[in-house]
Amino acid sequence: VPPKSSSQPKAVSVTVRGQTISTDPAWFNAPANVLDATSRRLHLQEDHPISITRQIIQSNFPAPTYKFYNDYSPIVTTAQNFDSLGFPPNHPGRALSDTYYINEKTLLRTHTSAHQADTFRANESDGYLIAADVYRRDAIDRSHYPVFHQMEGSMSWDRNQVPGGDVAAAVWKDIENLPKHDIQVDDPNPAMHPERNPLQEAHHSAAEAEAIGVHLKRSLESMVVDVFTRAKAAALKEDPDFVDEPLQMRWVEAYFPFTSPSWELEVYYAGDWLEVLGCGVVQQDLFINAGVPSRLGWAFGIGIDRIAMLLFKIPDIRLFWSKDNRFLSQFQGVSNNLDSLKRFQVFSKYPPCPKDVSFWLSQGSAAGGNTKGAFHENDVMELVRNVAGDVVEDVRLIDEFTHPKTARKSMAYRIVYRSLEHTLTHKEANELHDRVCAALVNDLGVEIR
Ligand code: FA5
Ligand code: MG
Repeated sequence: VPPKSSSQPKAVSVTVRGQTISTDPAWFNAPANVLDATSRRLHLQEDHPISITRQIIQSNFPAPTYKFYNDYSPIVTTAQNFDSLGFPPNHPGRALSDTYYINEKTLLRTHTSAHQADTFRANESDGYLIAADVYRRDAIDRSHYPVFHQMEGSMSWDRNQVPGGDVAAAVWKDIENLPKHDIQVDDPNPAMHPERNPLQEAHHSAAEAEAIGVHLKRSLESMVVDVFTRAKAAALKEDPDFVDEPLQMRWVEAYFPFTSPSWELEVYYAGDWLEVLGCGVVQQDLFINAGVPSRLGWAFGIGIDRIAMLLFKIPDIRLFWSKDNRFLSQFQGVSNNLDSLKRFQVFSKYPPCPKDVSFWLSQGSAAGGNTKGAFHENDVMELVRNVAGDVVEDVRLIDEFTHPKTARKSMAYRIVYRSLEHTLTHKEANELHDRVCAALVNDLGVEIR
C-alpha cells in the first residue's frame, strides 16, 4: 500500500475506453494525467510519429504471415499481465511502486506481452504483431515516460505442420527468405547459457532453439536497418551532402520469465547505447497453456517511442504528447506515403532550469522498499510529474547518505525543468519547484533540509 497522500486518486470507478471498473482504495494508484492518456491512442493517430513508426515496423513483418492487433484495451487482469507469463507472486514488477492498479486484480498493462497468451490461444496466424499504449511508474528522463508504446511480435512454427516434423530445418528455410543486411552486429554472448539463459530441453532441441534465435535476431536487425535507411533517405532529400553516423547495434543477454534464452537489442544513439527491445524463445508453457502445445517460436517487445526517436531524431520522449502544431504538422501526409518521410526539425530549444532538493526521509522509511510507508523513488518521480507535468525533463538522485548518529537517511535530487514550448521564467520554475517541495512534505512525509 503506497503512503497516504493528498494527491491520492479517490474516484470510486474509472471509465477507460467505454469500460467502467470499480476502484479499490487499497490498490488504486493511477493519477488523472495517466488515466487521461488512455484516450490518446497515439499509435493509431494518422500522421503521428508513433503511428508512422508502427506502420514502418509492421511493413517489416508482412501479412498474411503476421496478423496485426492494434486495438486491445489497456485494462487487463493480473492474470494476463503477470500470471500467464510466469511472473512469480513476489516479482517486483507487480508492486504498487511500479504498476498502475485500478483494483487488486485489474491494472493498466505494463507491457504488450499481457496479450501473448490470448493471442496464442486465438491461433489465427503463425505470426502476429500487437501495438498498444503501456503504463509504468518509472524514472523521468528524456527516454522514459509513464505512458509509452510497445509493439509485441511473435512467430511460431507448428511441429505438426512442417515437413517431417523438423522445425529446425523449416526455420532455416524461412531464414533464407528474410531480407539480408550488411551491418556487423555485435553479439558477444553464446546463444544460450546453462544457468542464466538455458535451453528448454524438455521441449525442444538446441538446433531448434538456435534456428529460432537466428530467425528472431535477423528479423529484428533488418527492421532496425530499415528504420535507419528511411531516416537517412529523409535526411538526404534535404541535404545531399548528409553523412550519417554509422548504425551500431549489439545483442545483450537478458532475462524474462516468459522466454528462454532471452536477449535485448541496443542501438548506439546520441553518444550512448539505447535499449530498444527485449526478446527470446517463447517459454513452452505459454503455448501449452494456450492449447497449442505443438507450436514453438519466438517473441519480442519493442519500445515504439524509442524507435521513433531514432527514426526522427526526436530528442525528448515528451514531444510525442505535444499538441503543438509546430510538432504535429511536420509529419503531415506520411501515414499515407511512408516514403514522404521528412527529417524532424527541432522547432525550439529552450534553456533548462535545474533545481536541487534535499530532504530527510521520515523515520523508519528505508529507501528502496515498497511495503507500507516505505520510500520508493518512483513515488518521487510521479509526484514531480503530477505537479510539473510535461515541464519536467529529468529527475535524478545526486546524493544520499545516512546520518552516523541519528541513522536518518538524507537524499538529494536534481530536477531539470524545461518546457518544450516556451522559455520558463525564473518565477515559473521557482513556483513549480516550491510546489514540488511542498508535495514532498505533504505526500511523502519528508523533511526538507
Ligand atoms: C518488456 O516489456 C517485455 N515484455 C519485452 C519482451 C516481449 C521480451 C516478448 C520477450 C518477449 P522491457 O521492460 O525491457 O521488456 O521493455 C521493452 C522495451 O520497451 C524496452 O526495450 C524499451 O525500448 C521500452 N521501454 C521500457 N520502459 C520504457 C519507458 N519508461 N519509456 C519508454 N520506453 C520504454
Ligand atoms: Mg528492458
